[in-house]
Formats: sequence, structure tokens, C-alpha cells
Amino acid sequence: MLPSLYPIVDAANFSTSLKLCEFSKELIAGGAMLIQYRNKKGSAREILSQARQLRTLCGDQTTLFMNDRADLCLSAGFDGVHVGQDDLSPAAARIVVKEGKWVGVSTHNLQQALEADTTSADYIAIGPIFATESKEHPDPVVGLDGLKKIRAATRKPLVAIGGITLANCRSVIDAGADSVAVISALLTSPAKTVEDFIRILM
Ligand code: TZP
Ligand code: MG
Repeated sequence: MLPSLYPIVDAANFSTSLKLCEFSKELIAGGAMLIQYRNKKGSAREILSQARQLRTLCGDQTTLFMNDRADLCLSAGFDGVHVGQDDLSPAAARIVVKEGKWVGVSTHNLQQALEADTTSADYIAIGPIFATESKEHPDPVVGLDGLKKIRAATRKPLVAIGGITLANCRSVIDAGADSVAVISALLTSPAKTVEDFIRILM
């Protein structure tokens, strides 16, 4: 089962690997059970190096997902891979990581979510729910009404993403999400903010 809070550590927000690792430790100190590592700009070697550092510092108690890259998920000893609409399909990612690892897929509208529902993906991410500045060229916002329609269309776990904050996260869960994925709202006071999210989402 996915935890209700799904923090994403985006390398774009950190000037060094050390800072990225310190931030990730804070998330875990606050109670994060899962982290997705996202690095849209690094080379495969840089991504693998940072991912291995994350794996080492997290130990086995934190579930780690690799964004985009099924191969690097395996190389870094991560627990799952999260693919988008332009990455390997969920079926192709599954062939790489096999059973026993998580495969998640990003969707941005009802049609994509319906398509993802037919795959072996373990969960479907949907967003942006609200406006976001953490993604280049984001798709149109889905909104809470859009999320409710997608909730009615699939039984797979739903991870909502995009513009989610302490102030609006409860409404996202109430609209049918199983989990909320968060980037920017965790950047200030990460440990305390994770604690606050978890308390609100309980
Ligand atoms: N996909 C849809 S919105 C988004 C991604 C990766 C960014 C979410 O970041 P934030 O800062 O929580 O809005
Ligand atoms: Mg992707």
C-alpha cells in the first residue's frame, strides 16, 4: 500500500548531492516512508551516483522510486520506477524491473488514466491537480472535479500531484486520491512539514 504522503526529491532544487541527501534525511526524520528521486537534467552516471547515495542513506526502511528510468532503478537498487507518457510504457518498464518492484505511471487526463488502468502499473499518478511551478510545460490543471471523475474510472491506487500544499492536501484525499505527491511544499522545514502533512492526511 502506498503511504498517504509521496515526497519527490527533485535534483533541480539542490546545488550539491550533499544538500540533496541532507534534505532527504530530513524527510525521513519527519516520517516519510517513500521518496521518489527525480532528476531531469543529469547524465545517467550522475543520476546513478546520486541514487546510490540515496539508497545508502535511506537504508531498507524507506521505499525509493526512480523517476523515468527503469534501468537506473535496478542499478541503484531502488524499489520501483515511475514512468511518464514519453518514457517506457508501464508494460515495457515491467519487463525491465520484473515483478516485485513497483511501476507507477504519470497521467494528465481521464483518457490517459483509462489507458493506464489497462496496464500492469501498480498505481496511477494524475496531475497537475493545481497550478505548479515545479514542472516545465505542465499539462492543463485537472482540478478536484477532474480527480473525482478519474477516481470513479479506476480501482488502481491514485497519486495526485501538482500544487499540493498543507492547506489543500485534505481536499485532494477527500476527492479520491490515495496519496499526495509533493515537491515544492516540502522545501522549507522538510522534517516539520512532513510531520504536518502526515498529521493532516491521517
Ligand atoms: N507532474 C505533474 S505536476 C508536477 C509533476 C512532476 C510537479 C509537482 O510539484 P509541486 O511543487 O508539488 O507542485
Ligand atoms: Mg518521466
